[in-house]
Amino acid sequence: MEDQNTIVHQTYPMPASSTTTATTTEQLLDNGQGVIDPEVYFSMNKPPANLPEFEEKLTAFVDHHQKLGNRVVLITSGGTTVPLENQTVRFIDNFSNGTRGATSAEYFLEAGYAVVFMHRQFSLEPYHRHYTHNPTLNFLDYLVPKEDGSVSVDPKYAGEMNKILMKYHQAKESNRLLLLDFVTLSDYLFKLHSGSRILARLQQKAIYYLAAAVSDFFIPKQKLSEHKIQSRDGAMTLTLDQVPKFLKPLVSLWASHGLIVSFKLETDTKLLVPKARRALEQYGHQVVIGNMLTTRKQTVTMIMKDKERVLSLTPEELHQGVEIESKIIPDLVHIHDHWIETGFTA
Ligand code: 9Z3
Repeated sequence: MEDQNTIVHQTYPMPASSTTTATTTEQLLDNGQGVIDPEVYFSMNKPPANLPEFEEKLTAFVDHHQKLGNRVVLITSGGTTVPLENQTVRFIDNFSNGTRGATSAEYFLEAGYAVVFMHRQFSLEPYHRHYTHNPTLNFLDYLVPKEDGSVSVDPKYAGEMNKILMKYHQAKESNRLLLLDFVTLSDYLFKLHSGSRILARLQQKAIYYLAAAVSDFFIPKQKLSEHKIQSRDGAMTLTLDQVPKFLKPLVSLWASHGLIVSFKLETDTKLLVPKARRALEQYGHQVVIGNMLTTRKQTVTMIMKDKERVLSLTPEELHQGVEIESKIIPDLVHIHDHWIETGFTA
């Protein structure tokens, strides 16, 4: 079986712009930690075909809101895929329905922010989420066909739908919601890299709210099988490389004045706060929101340099359908106010 050492000594082709034709991975590793440097990653991988369109839309949106003096939040949401084949039939996925991101987007819009919603294609979207991913009711069940050939909303649901539709139209008409998508890890990394640098011109007025579930492991392009892996060869053994630590340059280079909020997801309670604190120390950003897989919809821990606080829903609030994001976002807006005024977190 190929182990991690074999990978570390593997020879990678260098990007076309390089003067050398090949180098060993050791030369590309970040501080000898066995993780490839993000800039090297970008130079060795092809950007997504729709990156120019992504940049054009985002630049126009950011320019518009910069002129108006608005605050803008970049929300990443949903899971990234890691393809196992170049012509991809199979891939590894990361857990996330996109509920956290889509719900948070609505509360940021309510707080007056313009929202760039960078999400996994077909995962939950703000406002639509109430109708597209309802486990008990399909979208067509909200509608009633009429004799005259038109369609109306079932009166049972019309009141609630009207409220959501009003908010959705308000966001659209004021051009405060930009939907952009990604699918693969590579797609995500290129778009985060480019997107955060476009938002950087907003300086302190930008929030980077990184709720997407991003894979920690991937198969470098050079090691990907071109065609579908055949089952006739028997059991398959996968060796995955570590994903570059992109939070480091995001904090220090790409988005250095913005308020950066990352999420830490754990399944073992004991690890949550220590690992969130370690991330904060390692990357030097402002807020880590810790959440447990099973309780993520009712409790989170807001972790900052010298302080932390738990935000929770009471059993009664849970019963009434109150969403934890209705507590997270006002808390972050308060932190952001302070960040803009003083350069410190509140
Ligand atoms: C989160 O922790 C999100 O809150 C969830 C939301 C993915 C749990 P849903 O979309 O779930 O509502 O179904 N996101 C970050 C997950 C992540 O990959 N974090 C990395 C880590 O924990 C750091 S970037 O190490």
